Amino acid sequence: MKKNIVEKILSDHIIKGKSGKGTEVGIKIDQTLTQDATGTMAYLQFEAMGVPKVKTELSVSYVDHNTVQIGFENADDHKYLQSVAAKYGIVYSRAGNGICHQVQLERFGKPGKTLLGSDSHTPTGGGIGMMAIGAGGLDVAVAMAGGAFYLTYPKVIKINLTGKLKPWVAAKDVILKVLEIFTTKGNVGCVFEYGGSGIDTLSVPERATITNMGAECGVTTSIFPSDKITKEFLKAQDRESDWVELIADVDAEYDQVVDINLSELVPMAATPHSPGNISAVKDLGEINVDQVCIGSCTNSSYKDMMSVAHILKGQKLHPNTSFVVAPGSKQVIENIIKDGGFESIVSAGARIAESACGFCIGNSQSPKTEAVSLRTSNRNFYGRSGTKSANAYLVSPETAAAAVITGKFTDPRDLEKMGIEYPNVKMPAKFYIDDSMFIFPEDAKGNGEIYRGPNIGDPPAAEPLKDKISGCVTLKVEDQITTDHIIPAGSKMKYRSNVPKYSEFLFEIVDPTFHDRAKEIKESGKYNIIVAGLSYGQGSSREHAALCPMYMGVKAVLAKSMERIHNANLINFGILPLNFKNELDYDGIDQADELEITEIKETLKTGKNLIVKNITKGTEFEATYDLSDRQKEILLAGGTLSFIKKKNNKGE
Ligand code: MIC
Ligand code: SF4
Repeated sequence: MKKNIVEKILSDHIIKGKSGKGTEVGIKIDQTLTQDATGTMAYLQFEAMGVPKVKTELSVSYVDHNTVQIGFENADDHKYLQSVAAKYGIVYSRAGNGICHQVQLERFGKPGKTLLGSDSHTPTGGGIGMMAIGAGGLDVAVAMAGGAFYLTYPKVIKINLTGKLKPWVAAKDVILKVLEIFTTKGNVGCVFEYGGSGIDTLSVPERATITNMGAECGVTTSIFPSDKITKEFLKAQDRESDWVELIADVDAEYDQVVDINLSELVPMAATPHSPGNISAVKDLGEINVDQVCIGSCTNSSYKDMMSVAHILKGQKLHPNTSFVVAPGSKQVIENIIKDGGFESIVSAGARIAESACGFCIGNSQSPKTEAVSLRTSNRNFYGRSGTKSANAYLVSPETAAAAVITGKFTDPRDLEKMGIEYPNVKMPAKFYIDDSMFIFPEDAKGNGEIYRGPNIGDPPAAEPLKDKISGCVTLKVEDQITTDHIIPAGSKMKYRSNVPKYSEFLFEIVDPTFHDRAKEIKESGKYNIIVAGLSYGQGSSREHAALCPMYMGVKAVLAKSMERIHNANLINFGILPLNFKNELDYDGIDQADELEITEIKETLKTGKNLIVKNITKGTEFEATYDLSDRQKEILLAGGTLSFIKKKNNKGE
């Protein structure tokens, strides 16, 4: 049978279930990555599994999110992560070494392998031909312990690229075009596989920009073939032996094929407050720009930085604009210093931030009130920058650099009129490489003891699912509620290891009274229930968006539709993810309504729809669910950790 790339990797990795669209399969995970903000909880859960060493080919623990270190919390977490890595055979990437996805691509990514990361932008690895998937920390912990990762066998959508990007049009514009076509909703259970003659014109970092932001479409992952361009990149990273060819068979079949002619693309922007609101830069008109932020896992590679450096050479920052640059890794910094780019960026007036997530997650560089902020990152959700009234736009490094000079939204093609030439940056044949900021397990000086500062608390346990849920609609929200709405990151992210404290900020952006109401309902002996619109739980993989609600007594989420990672996280923490059979029933529920769901166990067994009674309104309606038998068992056990313990006790 002719296979596409996704089918090739999956058939090599399926260890549970049988391939077949829409069915649940378990795959073997070759590599894992965690970052610090999701990592502490992932490793606390891994510890609870009682496995002496990780069972993957490679597991890496990065510190890149919580690097601000105001107060002891972040430093405590870093030390905890370092000691866990030393004990369990995990590579530790110290703060300062760079953003997980950029560094993984540089130093560890291998074509044809599977990578599971506790971060939604793990698909960046698809740029190098990996099947790289984002998941909640608990799923990553299970994979480190040697367990399968479960996913719905995906539909594969081929994105057929032809032509070649024109000068000043970038990889970011390609993925913004993809977002314009597919939007941020309705792509759950799909994978984007890139192909066509146009891919021969895209370097690995450009491909990685494209696969990185596939996460915003809600697909399981995105992947490029592994070809001679991949080989050149690995050679430049001194890793040629990691290369294998991976291309789709001629006549491989796809569920859908979408053509994009690269030659026809123009500079694009995602306008506030969604990566799916796409416009051509030209159509945005004159908008003054208060802040420009260049960096993040989407656009912080050598090529991105050198393009910005060439554009800014001899230029100065516009007086009304603030400008920050965060190169993606220590390797990027060292290489752009060597090749003269760093000097041009600093000389233009950039504030150099450390190689970390920083501005992207709103834990530094929050813009001024009502600012227009141009960012090369991947998310512009409401409030994510740390300034609620700010308007963040997502653009390419070229468009961002143009605004640095002019102080307003500028199509970068117009720079030529100002005598600035297109920076046709070539990839180096060989990068300068220094791996000294990794601590490899064989070099770790740990004594097997785990460091636990006061910021580290045990993850709370969920309670088993009862036959009846009597609850109150604590919150009713609209469509496209992101995990940033559910539980903010930014300045609150330092409480990731302290669930009771972090839970105080649940839904803070939507309704700051949520926490107190939920507490009251929980203390009254009732459950909390969330009612939501379409595409609930978009965005991040943060399991705290399920873990903290679980801690506050949320037992069911009733939505018009839900995103993949969040749905899996809810199940992992014993929260029932339900959908309206008839979306109009959403309109018949109000906040504070009392709901009752009965005969849950028997109904789940038969697969029939659950009946939800609205006691307040005296009405009832049907709720559907999409749960495999394994997921039903997890819910009944009260979450994945309890499920694993139960199986271990039975010796399964
Ligand atoms: C994000 O971009 O939202 C984050 C912060 O990287 C998250 C992970 C987290 O919340 O820790 C993600 O994308 O998964
Ligand atoms: Fe970090 Fe931003 Fe990338 Fe998330 S999207 S991993 S916060 S750089």
